[in-house]
Parts: sequence; structure tokens; C-alpha cells
Amino acid sequence: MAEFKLHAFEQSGHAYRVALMLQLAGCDWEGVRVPFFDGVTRTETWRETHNEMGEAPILEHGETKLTQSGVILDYLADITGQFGGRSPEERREIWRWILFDNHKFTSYYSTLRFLLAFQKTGETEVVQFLRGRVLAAYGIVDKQLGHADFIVGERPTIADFSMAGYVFYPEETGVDVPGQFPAIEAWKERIRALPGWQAPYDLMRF
Ligand SMILES: N[C@@H](CCC(=O)N[C@@H](CS)C(=O)NCC(=O)O)C(=O)O
Repeated sequence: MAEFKLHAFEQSGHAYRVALMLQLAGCDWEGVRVPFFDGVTRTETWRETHNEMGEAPILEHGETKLTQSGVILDYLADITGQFGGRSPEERREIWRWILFDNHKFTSYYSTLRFLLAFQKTGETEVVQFLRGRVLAAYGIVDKQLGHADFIVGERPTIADFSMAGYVFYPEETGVDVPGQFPAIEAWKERIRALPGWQAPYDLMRF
């Protein structure tokens, strides 16, 4: 049995960011597929047995069971000694960007993608509103990445993996217009070049 068990599904960027950390940190891990599109996370039973918040991913490590990808990333950085902050200031800076990511960068994008790619809503007012919010958040991250190679300085940290959750998925959202966010594009190439990197649908085949 692998040391780490990740409850996840391949369409989930919230899960991908954790899978990416496990992969890049060289952890011994395995995936357990959550049948999300069958509605399992919305059942009372699953919430009682797996996660009262009704969400994936979940990480199991021995007796420890964690949810919320930001917390899981922080835990893995501690356990592995990789990709975490090296000073209290750096740790706070990492958390600042993880929270921004959870609230805006990833949250708006994942909802936009869900509506367009899986609910097939087409261009509604909600879609247009969300895309506007995504573009604003992307603009902020693009500016930040104009100052340094990674979100918090010159080396990759869990803040980058958090933000990388959805940026490698192929689904069309009308956000990835080439040339619009050059610093994000260059950052994606740097993440892609990290040893062991794999795209979401390759990394989460389980
Ligand atoms: N903030 C959470 C978000 C997790 C999340 O939203 N996961 C989605 C799947 S990608 C989910 O389980 N949603 C449950 C639902 O929509 O019922 C995290 O980062 O772990």
C-alpha cells in the first residue's frame, strides 16, 4: 500500500494541485477515484464517512486525514521538507497567495470551466460575469509573475502548485487567449519543466 492516498478525480484541479505536489516531491502515493459526476460528494453518507464539507480532494496519510487542498499542500511541504516557506515571512507570503488563489484565481476559473465544459451552459450572463472576474484575477497574477520566476520568489513553492490547479486543463473557457498574460504563460512553461511534471489527465489516471 502506498504511503499517501489521494481521493480525487481527474477533472478536478483542486485535486491536481495536490497530485502535482506528491509527484514533484517524489512521494509514494496512489489515487482513489471519487465518482464525482455520479453525485457522490453530495450524499449524506459520503459526507459522514469522508468529508463533512462535501468536497474532494482528501489526503490520507496513516491516521491523518486532511481536506482543503491549501492545508494539504502545507502539510506535505512540512512532511517532505520541500516547496514550503523557509522563514515565517515566506510562509505568510505563500499563504497570502494560496488564499487569493482559493478565493479568486482558481475559484472563479473552476466555476467558469464547470459551467462551460461540463454543464454546457453556453454564453450566459453568469458566464460573462465569471470570465470578467477571472480576467481580473489573472491580471493580478500576471503582474506578480512579472517580478519573479515563481509566485513567491525565485523557486517554486506550494503557492505555485495551488495556482497551477486548473491552468493546464485543455477545456475552452475563453480565458487562454495567447499573448494576453505573457508572464503566466512563461510561468506555466517553468512549471511544465519541473522534473516529473505531468498534465492533469495523465497524472490522475485512476
Ligand atoms: N477549497 C477546496 C475546494 C474543493 C472543491 O471545490 N472541490 C470540488 C471538486 S473540484 C468539489 O468537491 N465540489 C463538491 C460539489 O460541488 O458538490 C479545496 O481547495 O480543496
